[in-house]
Amino acid sequence: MEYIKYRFFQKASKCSKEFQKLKNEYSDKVIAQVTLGQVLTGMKGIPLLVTDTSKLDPEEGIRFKGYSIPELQQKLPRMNPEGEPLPEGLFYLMLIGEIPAQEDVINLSKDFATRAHVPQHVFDVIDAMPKNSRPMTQFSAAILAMATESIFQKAYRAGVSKKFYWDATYEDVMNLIARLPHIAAYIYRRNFHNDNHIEPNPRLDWAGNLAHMMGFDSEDIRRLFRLYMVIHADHEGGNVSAHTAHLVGSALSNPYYAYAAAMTGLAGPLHGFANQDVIHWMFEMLEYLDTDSPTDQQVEDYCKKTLQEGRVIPGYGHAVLRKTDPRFTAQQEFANKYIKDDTMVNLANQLYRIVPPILSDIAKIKNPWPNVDAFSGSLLYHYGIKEYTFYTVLFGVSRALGVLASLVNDRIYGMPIERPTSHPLSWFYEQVHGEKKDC
Ligand code: HAX
Repeated sequence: MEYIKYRFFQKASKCSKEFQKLKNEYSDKVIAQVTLGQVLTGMKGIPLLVTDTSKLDPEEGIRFKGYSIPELQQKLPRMNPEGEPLPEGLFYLMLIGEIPAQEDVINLSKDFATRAHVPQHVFDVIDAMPKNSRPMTQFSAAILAMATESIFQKAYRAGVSKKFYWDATYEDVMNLIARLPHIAAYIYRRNFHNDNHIEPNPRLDWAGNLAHMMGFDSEDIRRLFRLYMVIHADHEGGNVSAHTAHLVGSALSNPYYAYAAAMTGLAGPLHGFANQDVIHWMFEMLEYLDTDSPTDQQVEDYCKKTLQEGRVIPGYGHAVLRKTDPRFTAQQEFANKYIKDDTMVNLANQLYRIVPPILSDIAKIKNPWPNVDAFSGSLLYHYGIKEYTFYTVLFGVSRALGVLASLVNDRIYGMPIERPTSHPLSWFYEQVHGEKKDC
């Protein structure tokens, strides 16, 4: 068994025994109560999922295996001392629970490179779609098309024992992650560069290779991509993409199916599509105001106009967070360090001053602060990735690291099929009023 897989097996099989013990011996233990409000507002705050890769604190933000983003920026291996951490290192951390050594990360990069071959039929499926299909549609379809390669599916059909499901899942997960940069870059070059494709460079790291195949070879962009791929990778288990991958995977659907389903969830405006919505809305604003440097008053009036039209201010608010998202802060700090006087970066900073007080005045909004999507588009746009309909694909490539690490965990823990109970609305009415009422 190769080293990383062996380390994962060693660590995770201990946790798997704990999982089984808790399940078998303490199933009756009451751990939470559920209010009607929680059910009717998207199951917020109910501790329903086991996710080991990361944990989200409403006030502090995300921690990956206990490490905050600034800590990861210090501790995870990098290509060079000035650069950002390599996403391979974060994947190792989420999978194995330890900060990897430089050598581990280099080995993981090499392992991804050897697994990166994408079968031709996947590109053919992409090419069969009209160019005006959204990049996320092409991306999700390509992932589904690649399920032909699923080792788990073949092992299952061959009658493999449950005990080894995790092994075949691990192989699928590694292959899938390794191939995503080529698929994403292929869609980008197809849609925005006349099908002028660029071959992978196996000597580059995973994120650097993605930038390379998209046509960007500067160290600046590689640095940004490494940061981007780290901060978007995981946000505990309840967000739509992570929860979807877990739910679909719980039916023993193969990792390609589970991840493709997660991507169709990420494509929604209240989730990953928000990263395109933000930049679209910022451009709408500049066009409406007919200026590249609006005054604070103009920006404030435009935000209020957006709200009066019954729209949300994209990039602001969060289902769990109650403070500025540290993923926003990491990107803002990156911009402060490397970018001087850029229209969209300036506007993102200006919005950060203006939007929270406006949203704070609206009682129903629980979090007036920016989330990860409020800054990411401005950075990508600055470095020349201007085709913002593609931005959610980049988010999706990164999100694979977290949701697929979790899926291997799900398999080694032997997690059962997910099947909560549902009731008609009349049942909930009866719980409150003691009598039924049909709607
Ligand atoms: N602008 C206007 N209204 C907002 C708002 C915003 N930025 N954020 C929340 N609200 C509204 C909600 O639409 C909701 O209104 P209704 O009751 O009329 O439906 C009300 O305030 C209460 O919402 P909440 O409890 O504060 O937040 P939710 O958990 O329901 O929703 C969202 C969280 C992130 C979906 C929400 O804040 C939103 O729509 N934000 C803008 C879109 C966005 O940035 N999405 C990306 C989130 C991060 C992410 O997943 N990235 O991938």
